[in-house]
Amino acid sequence: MTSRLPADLTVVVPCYNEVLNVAPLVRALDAALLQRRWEVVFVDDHSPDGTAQAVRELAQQDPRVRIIERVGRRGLSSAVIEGVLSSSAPVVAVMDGDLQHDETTLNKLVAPIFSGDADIMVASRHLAGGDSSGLANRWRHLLSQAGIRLAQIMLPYPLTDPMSGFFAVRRELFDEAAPKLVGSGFKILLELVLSVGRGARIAEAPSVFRPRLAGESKLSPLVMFQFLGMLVERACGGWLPTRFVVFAAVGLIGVLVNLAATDIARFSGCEFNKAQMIGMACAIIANFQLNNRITYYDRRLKGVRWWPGFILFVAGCSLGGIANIGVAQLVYDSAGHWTRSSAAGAVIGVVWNYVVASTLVWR
Ligand SMILES: Nc1nc2c(ncn2[C@@H]2O[C@H](COP(=O)(O)OP(=O)(O)O)[C@@H](O)[C@H]2O)c(=O)[nH]1
Ligand SMILES: [Mg+2]
Repeated sequence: MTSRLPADLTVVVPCYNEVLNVAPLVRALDAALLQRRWEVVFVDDHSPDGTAQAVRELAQQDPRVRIIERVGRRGLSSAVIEGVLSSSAPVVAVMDGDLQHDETTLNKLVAPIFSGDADIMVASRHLAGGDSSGLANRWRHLLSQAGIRLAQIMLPYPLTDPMSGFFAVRRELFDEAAPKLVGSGFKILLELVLSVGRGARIAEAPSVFRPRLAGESKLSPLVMFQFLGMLVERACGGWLPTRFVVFAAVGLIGVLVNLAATDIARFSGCEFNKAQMIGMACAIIANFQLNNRITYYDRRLKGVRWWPGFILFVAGCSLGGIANIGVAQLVYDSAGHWTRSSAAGAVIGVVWNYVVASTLVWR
C-alpha cells in the first residue's frame, strides 16, 4: 500500500449543476496549490446534470478529489458546513465551483492561517486590487451593495466584503462556531463571523470575481429577501425558520395586492362581490408567483409542473381560509375580543398555508 501524507488544506466547493466546471477547477487548484498538501471536497446536491458522477470519475484518477452527494436536500450554506465538517485538515478554504473565484488568491488566504496570523481570511472584491465585474448585472451590483451595507451594520468586524463566498478558516474556530450556525441561507461567511464572537482575527485579501463561463447562477435576484429572512431567523435564535419568515412576508404583500385590486375593480364599476372575487384572485396569483420565485426559489415549479402546483396551492389555501374563519369564530365566541380573534385566525391560517406549501406544493 502506498503511504500518502494527509492533506493539511481542504478546499470545500459547494456545487449545483456545475458539470462542465469541476474538471477545470481541479486542474486550476493543482496549478495554484503546488506548495500545499491539499484535497478538494465537492458538495453536490444531486444535480440533475450529473455533476456528482463527473466528480466521482475525477476522484478515481486523483485521490485528492472527494465528493459528498446529498439527496433530497438543497442549500448553499448547509452544503458548506457539511463539507468543512467532513474534513480533518487544520485549514479549510471555501470557494465556488463555477470558476468565478480566482484560485490564485487561495495562497494569500491560507498562508496567514498556517502561520498563525489570522483565524479567518476573506477574499474581497472591494479592496484595492479586487474586482466584482463578474457579478451578473447592474441589479446584482446594487443588491450586493445594499446587502454589504446591512451586513456591515451588524458585524463587529470592518469587512469590505462580508457577503463573499470565498474565504479560509482555521478548522478549530469553525468547530467552535458550527453548533451556532443556522445554515439555511447562502451567506455562510456572514453567519460564521456573527457566530465566532469578538476575539477572532479576521483579515481580507483582494480578489477578482470573474464572469461565469459555463452553467448559470442559482441565486435569484431576490436573494435579499432570503437574506433578510436569515437576519430575522438569527434574531429569533433560530426557532423561526427563514422560509417561514419569507412566506409570511409574501402573505402580507398578498393582503396589499388584495386590497389594491379590490379597490381598482370597485372604482372601475364592479359590484362589491365581484370586486372581492377579483381582489382575491389577484392576491392568490401574486402569492403563488412570489412564493415560487422567492420563498421556494430552490424548488420552483416550471413548465408542466406549474399548473398542478398552482391548483394544489389554491385548494390548500382555501382550506386555510376556512380554518382561519373557523378559529377566529371560536376565539370570538369564547373571548368576545374582535382583534384577538382575527389575529388568532390569521396565525392559524398562515401556519396552515405554510405547511401545505412546504409539504404538498413545493416538496
Ligand atoms: N451544494 C449546493 N451548491 C449550490 C447551491 N446553490 C448554489 N450552489 C453553488 O454555490 C456556488 C455559488 O452559486 P452561484 O449560483 O454561482 O452564485 P453567484 O455566483 O452569486 O451567481 C456555485 O458553485 C453553485 O454551484 C445549492 O443549493 N447546493
Ligand atoms: Mg457564481
